[in-house]
Amino acid sequence: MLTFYYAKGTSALAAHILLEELGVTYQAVEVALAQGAHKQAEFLQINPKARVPALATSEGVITENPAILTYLGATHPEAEMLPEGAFARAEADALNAYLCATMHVAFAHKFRGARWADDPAAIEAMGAKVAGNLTDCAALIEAHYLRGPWALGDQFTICDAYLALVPGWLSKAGVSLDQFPKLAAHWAALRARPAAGWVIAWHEK
Ligand SMILES: N[C@@H](CCC(=O)N[C@@H](CS)C(=O)NCC(=O)O)C(=O)O
Repeated sequence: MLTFYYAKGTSALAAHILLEELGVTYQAVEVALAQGAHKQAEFLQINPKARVPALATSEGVITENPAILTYLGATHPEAEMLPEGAFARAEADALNAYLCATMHVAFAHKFRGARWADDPAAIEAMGAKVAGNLTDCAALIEAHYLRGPWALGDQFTICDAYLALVPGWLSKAGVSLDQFPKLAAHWAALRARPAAGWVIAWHEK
């Protein structure tokens, strides 16, 4: 049995969507970030990085959204959500790496500037860059990654679950999704899927 460590309104949404899309049996454990539960010894044994999501499997704990999504896709090949073939797989890895290492980090400068600076003025200056940087990221995805109806074409893949984070990042940074028609259509299509739509609505509660 898998155990999924998550918090509502966080990037754990991506892995949560894939768990439900795949119909996986798992136990969900909410980690109270506001109370600092992720920094307590009990959770640090699960993820020493003090972050969600984390997925405990029979072989050990997996952290990082791209790794969790890949694991879930690989362990459910019948769903065909992890692209096969070296090039297709690398394309999926490239999009997921961009979301993890560039766009999510750009968004983190909005609320987590203290990770990078102590000077309040520097933190404020970094925060002021967030909307512009996220606009650039969204424009890049809009121009190069959304083949339609799903990110990589006809097949819903692990990337589509990860892309579910983009509208929330934009909204929290005050960037309108309306200026990105493909991303907006992707968001509407995601919400229309029974499993993904249910998870998104549940995280919004
Ligand atoms: N690269 C990680 C990022 C995980 C991450 O930053 N999670 C945030 C929530 S979105 C978190 O746990 N933050 C707690 C903190 O910064 O104290 C991933 O993709 O899983």
